[in-house]
Order: sequence, then structure tokens, then C-alpha cells
Amino acid sequence: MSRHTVLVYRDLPGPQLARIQAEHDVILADPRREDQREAFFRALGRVQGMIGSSFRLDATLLDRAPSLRVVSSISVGVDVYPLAALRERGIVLCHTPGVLTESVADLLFGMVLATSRRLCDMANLVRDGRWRQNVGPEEYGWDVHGKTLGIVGYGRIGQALARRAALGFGMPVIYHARRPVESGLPPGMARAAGLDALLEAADFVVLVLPLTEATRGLIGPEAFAHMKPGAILINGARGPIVQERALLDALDSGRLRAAGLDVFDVEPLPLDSPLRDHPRILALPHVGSATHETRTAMAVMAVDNLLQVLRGEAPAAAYPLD
Ligand code: 8YV
Repeated sequence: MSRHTVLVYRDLPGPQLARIQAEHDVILADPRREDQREAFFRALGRVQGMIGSSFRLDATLLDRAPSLRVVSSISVGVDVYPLAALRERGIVLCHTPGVLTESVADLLFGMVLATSRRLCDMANLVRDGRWRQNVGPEEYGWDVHGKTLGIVGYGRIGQALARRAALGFGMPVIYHARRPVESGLPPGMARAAGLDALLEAADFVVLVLPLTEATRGLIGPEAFAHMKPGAILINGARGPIVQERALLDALDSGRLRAAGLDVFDVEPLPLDSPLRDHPRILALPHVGSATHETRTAMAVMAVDNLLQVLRGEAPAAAYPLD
């Protein structure tokens, strides 16, 4: 089996890096680090494989990598990859679906609980030494159990979230998906609906759909106008699906009670972003899949995919480019 050259452009756990080094020559260069950026671009001309995530690749960059055969992403989302350009060049794109489903669903349901029961506010009240008497209506939150959960995007993560809500919290679930899909729950526990109908009925609207040209800016002034007064929005998908200005207007008008955001237009979130310290926004640093177990499983799967393609085998998870 011939040794190839692989560009590793994101930190990998030691044992996974060693698996690649056992079969191929490795160049370590993360383009997001100023001191490694030049090495990253210099390496492109020599590599057959790339493995990493969270860095936008484009056709111009692919033109600098004439012998590239596979890009293995340590993510399920593929919005930073030029799908058509990859297809035209016969380059295989791999990703890591499935292994992060339950961790992301846990985090998203945690955001439903944290925003509605104001967990951060109350923790800060104690931490700041402001707990001086029994809490009153000023500190009250809102119940989660029995409320209606709206899920926009009903793939693996959406269905895992629905299970937590319906089976664990007695919440009626309404979901909106591109294609008809079974609810995966006992009859009567979840129903499909159009986006506007979902927005009008849901107490919580959770976004778990991919970022595409069709979903970019999907949640804007019209969508917020459809939402139930006092609803809470959770974005666990991608920042550009929500129009951030419209979100702030909906919060400041009082129509939206709160928002939980794990993803943003620009990540890391700029310090001057009005989303960062808004009193009714729970802002998290893109931690949906950030558990020891899941990030390790994602790295294992991404390395499996890479090694399989370079061996001429079918990878565990190629992203369909057709
Ligand atoms: C990744 C994610 O960790 O898998 C995805 O699509 O958003 C996260 O699990 C992130 O993309 C990597 O930065």
C-alpha cells in the first residue's frame, strides 16, 4: 500500500494522529493560526488527503491541491465545503454523522431548560452575592414540561431531541422537515407541519437544519412575526440561518422571551457583538458536540474515513455530492 501525504489542519487526539502517521506522511498546519497559515498553503501542492474542520475551503484553494483525493471533515455539517467544486474534481468529502447526535440533542434540550428556567441568571444571582431573601416573581422562570416544542429540521438530531421532549417532558412535538419523515415516536406524540404553522404553535423553536442557500436567513422578521408571543428560540444549527438583527428586534420588542444560541454568523463571537451580553440571550461557544466522548468518536470516524479512501476502500461516511 503506497504512503501518501496528509494535511492535518485541526488538532487530533494523539492516538488518532498516530493511526494516520502509521500509514502516511503527515503535515500539521492549522490555517486559523497565523504562524501556521503559510505552511498550510505551502502543503496543499503535495497532499492526497486533508482532515480537519471549521475552515472554509473554496475552489481556488482546491486548485492549489492538484493531487487531493479526499477531505475528511471532523464535523457532520458541511457548509464550509465547496460541494460542486469537490464533485467536479472527483474529490471525496467525508463527515461524521451519527456519533454526535445524542450529545448535541442533550445540549439543545439543556438550552431549552436553561433559557426557560433562567439557570444562568439564577446562578449569577447567587454567585454575585445577590441572594438575600426568598426569590419572587422577578426571578421566576417558565415551565418546560407540557409546553409545545417546535423542531425545524428533523434528521437524527431533531428526532433525538423529540424523544427527550415527548418521552421525558410530556411535550407535544411539532416538526418541520424538507421531506416527509416518520416522527419516530408513538402515535400522537409528534406531528409534521409547515414552517409558519410550527412557528405559530410552538413555545420553543429549535433549529437543527443544515445551512444551505435555501436556509440562509430563513429566520428573519417574517418568521419572528409568526412566532407565538413569549416563545423561546434555540439555534443549534448554523448562525446564518437566523438574521441576527431581526433576532435582536424580536427580543427587544418583547415578542421573543429569550434565545439560546450555540452558533453565530462569526465564530468565535466578536467581543462587540450585541448578542454576547444581551440579558435574554444564552450564548454558548459552539459546544453542541463538545464532550470528551463525542469529540473522540468524531476524530476516530474522521480518521477511519480518511484511511479508507486512501486505501481505495469505501469510507464509513461520504457526504453525497451528486
Ligand atoms: C463541530 C459541528 O465540532 O459537527 C458539526 O457540524 O458543528 C460541530 O460538531 C464543528 O463543526 C467543528 O468546529
